[in-house]
Amino acid sequence: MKKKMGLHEAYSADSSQADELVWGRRVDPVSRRGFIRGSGLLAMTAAVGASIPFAKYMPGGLIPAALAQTDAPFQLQGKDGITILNDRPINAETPAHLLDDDITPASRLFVRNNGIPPALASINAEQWTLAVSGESVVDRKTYRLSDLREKFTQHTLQLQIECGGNGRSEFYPPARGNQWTTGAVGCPEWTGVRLRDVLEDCGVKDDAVYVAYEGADTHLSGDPGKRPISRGVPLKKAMEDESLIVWAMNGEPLPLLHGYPVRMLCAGWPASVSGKWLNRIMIRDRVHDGEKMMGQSYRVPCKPVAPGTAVADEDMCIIESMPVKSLITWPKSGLTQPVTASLDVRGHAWAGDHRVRRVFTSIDFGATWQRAKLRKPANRLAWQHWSASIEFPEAGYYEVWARAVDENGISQPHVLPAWNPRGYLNNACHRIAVSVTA
Ligand SMILES: Nc1nc2c(c(=O)[nH]1)N[C@H]1C(S)=C(S)[C@@H](COP(=O)(O)O)O[C@H]1N2
Ligand SMILES: [Mo]
Repeated sequence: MKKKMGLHEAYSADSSQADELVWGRRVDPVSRRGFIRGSGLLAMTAAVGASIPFAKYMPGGLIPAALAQTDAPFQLQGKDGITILNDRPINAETPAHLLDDDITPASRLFVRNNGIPPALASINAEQWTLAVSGESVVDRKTYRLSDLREKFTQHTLQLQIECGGNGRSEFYPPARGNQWTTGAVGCPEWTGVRLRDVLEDCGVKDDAVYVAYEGADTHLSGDPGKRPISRGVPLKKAMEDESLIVWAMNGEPLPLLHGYPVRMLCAGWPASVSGKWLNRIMIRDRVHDGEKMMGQSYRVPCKPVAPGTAVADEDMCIIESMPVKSLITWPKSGLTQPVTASLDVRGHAWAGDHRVRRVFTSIDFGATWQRAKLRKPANRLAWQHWSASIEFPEAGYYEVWARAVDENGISQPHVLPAWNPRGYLNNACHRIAVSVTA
């Protein structure tokens, strides 16, 4: 009992994370790696109920065995079956078979936070303001949510977002950061107004280069002068028909974790350009230099390098459109199947700014490929659904692989693509295991 008290006290130091209504129930808060890393020795000794004489030798992030053994799962409010990778900041991905819906429900959309979201209690959606500023704005303006709704034409689009680091876990040498497997992607339906309409309402000067965001989340350090992330897109991408400022997802107000009450949405690029809890847009006269724009963040070597190479910042280029990729969302990997029956498989495919032209499946480790049925996207920058019916020649172990090719003829690679220091852009073929019985 005493242990638990200590923990809850430690948590309440961080009030937004203590808010059970927002974050869901911390069934066993002590077993979370992020808590321990974020809280330091004091909270940890409180958690185990004793001092830790050899604390200086404890590996960072180690979950004390005394706590690790009581591991009821950590849950996130409104999420269903998703895998938590970190809880400070919250990062969670969706297993492939739970991404089967054509339109990703809120309960199955991955979460990628770089800092601490604003507390729900601190947000009054109707009073929320979005300011437009920057060197290249003609008239600085501030909008309330009601202004956005009333002043501009509303659009509803299905738009795909994928974290730039999706697939990072497969790179070797490993890259630091969240070890995403395949689940940092989703394609909900979003409602809002065009970013372009708002930018044009303020006026865009001829020297405008980039459109950047700031959000209301706070830095993990607690330093109010630091932003957890502030990224953006070149003006051309910002002015596209599908670049939106949204307040609804799948017909409901944005969930807090996905940016309530307003976020930016520029699909097909690393989702880090789609700012959540959006309270400022800046029309910049230069490439935006906010947090996580510079150095090695969301950048890859401008020229390919051998795995493990250290690359100087000036040789790293900003990631723009994401590469072609697909997922097998049904069936779940590891099924057993009689040789007499065919197997229906299906999934989604997407290709950054581009259309997917074809999807193929293989049951012989990529030696031969069969063309799958591929549907058109609901609209530009939505993922596309594919399906195939597969026959197996005899009993044994098989893998079903899926491979998409974009409209420019560029294919997913069978194996890991170019290694890069931060482990971005892994678009290798997805595969599932199938055991076929006689
Ligand atoms: N304000 C703010 N916006 C943000 C982030 C953030 O931490 N803070 N994370 C970015 C990153 S890296 C990703 S991948 C997406 C994740 O969006 P989601 O959590 O709604 O899936 O939001 C982006 N927008
Ligand atoms: Mo991301």
